[in-house]
Amino acid sequence: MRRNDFLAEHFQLTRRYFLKAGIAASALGTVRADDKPTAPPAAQAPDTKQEPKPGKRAKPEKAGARGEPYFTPTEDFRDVSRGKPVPHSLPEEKRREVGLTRDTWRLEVLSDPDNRAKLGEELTKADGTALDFAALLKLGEKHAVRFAKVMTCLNVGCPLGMGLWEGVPLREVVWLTKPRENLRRVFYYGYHNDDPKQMFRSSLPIGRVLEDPFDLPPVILCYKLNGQWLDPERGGPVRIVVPEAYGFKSIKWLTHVVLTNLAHANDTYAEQNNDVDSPLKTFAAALAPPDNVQAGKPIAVSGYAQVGISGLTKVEVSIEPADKPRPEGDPYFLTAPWVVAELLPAPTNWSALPDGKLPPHTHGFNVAGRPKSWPMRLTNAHWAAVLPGLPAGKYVFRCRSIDAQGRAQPMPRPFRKSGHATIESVTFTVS
Ligand SMILES: Nc1nc2c(c(=O)[nH]1)N[C@H]1C(S)=C(S)[C@@H](COP(=O)(O)O)O[C@H]1N2
Ligand SMILES: [Mo]
Repeated sequence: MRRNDFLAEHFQLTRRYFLKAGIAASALGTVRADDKPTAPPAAQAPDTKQEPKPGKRAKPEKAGARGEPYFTPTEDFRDVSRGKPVPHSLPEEKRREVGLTRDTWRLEVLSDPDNRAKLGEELTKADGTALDFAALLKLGEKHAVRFAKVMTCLNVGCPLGMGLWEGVPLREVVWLTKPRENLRRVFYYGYHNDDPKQMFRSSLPIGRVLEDPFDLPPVILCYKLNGQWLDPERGGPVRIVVPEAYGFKSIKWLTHVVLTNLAHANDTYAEQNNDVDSPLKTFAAALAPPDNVQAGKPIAVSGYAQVGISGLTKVEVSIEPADKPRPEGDPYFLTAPWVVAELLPAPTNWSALPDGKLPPHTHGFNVAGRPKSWPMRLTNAHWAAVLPGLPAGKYVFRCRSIDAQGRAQPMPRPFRKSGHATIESVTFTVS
């Protein structure tokens, strides 16, 4: 599966829509190329200083084109991992030595010495009770779950990749310690080159681990992505995946789970002014904004939306003249001439998965491998629209999402350090 498959899939979906709308394929705008994203407006530029030195494929630009199919092939995920060196770059021999291969992995599950949780037992390397990969898979025989989730960095506009994540609910491992009292939160971290300064830690309330609110999948110890063993770059052999959270909650190269009576979050990510309790937001982004538009000709546009915790009912698009000043006191473009775009149906072939099929018993999908509802929370959806022709001139195109409560982007949480939700604006010329 190559990058262009995502766009191929996107345009397969949009083609039917555009043909129905009477738009010839030749009239459609050009695709915004993955390596040529439109320059982000200053207010929308990701705060790259907040992210660690990006890995080789990291492209921390704003929301924009991703050259991938619906599920992102593992090798096409973007990487923003920290570490000197990043753990997945260690030679195999070193990874074996530090427990970063399936046959050497050991997970310690401990009570926090500073804020004791009362446990029946701890799982430690010292007394040989640490959990190994075989024991994790054994738990998986009974408890394994899989779900679709888009991995998005709170500080990068554009998702890093869409995955089908598989693993064992973290609560199954918590129960192995026979907890009794004084257990309020869980924190966890991964291999960090044995350097305390490099530790990347995240945390959750115990309630979220033990129970799944509404229709959310559980927090898991993940060992498979898109039907294959989780590879070193994605955090293998085992990482945490928190379905509704931004990427920093999903700790890679997991080595330690600590049960604690601490009453508050102690995430490493909090150190950089990030809102560490912010669930994934809903937003719309353009893949094919207006481009090469001829005067009087209909304007075809399309893109995707990240469906966050607040759901998605609509994507809307608008075009305004670029040189006309906008009304004062309307920072969220509420007065723009919004029109509803079409939300496109779910793909029928899930390329990047073995045989293009959803495996049975995937959270949110029925026995036939079709989504139970669409658009689906915590994943991407596609949209398209055809707008009436315009006289020659300079214009601004915008797109926004409307969530399940009817709130327009960037609401309900417009703050940048809670995750990207800025309304995308693209200037274009009609000639
Ligand atoms: N151990 C560890 N886990 C980590 C990180 C890290 O630097 N070290 N980065 C986090 C951040 S900030 C993000 S956005 C996600 C990215 O996940 P991905 O690399 O699989 O796309 O991993 C998270 N897990
Ligand atoms: Mo991140």
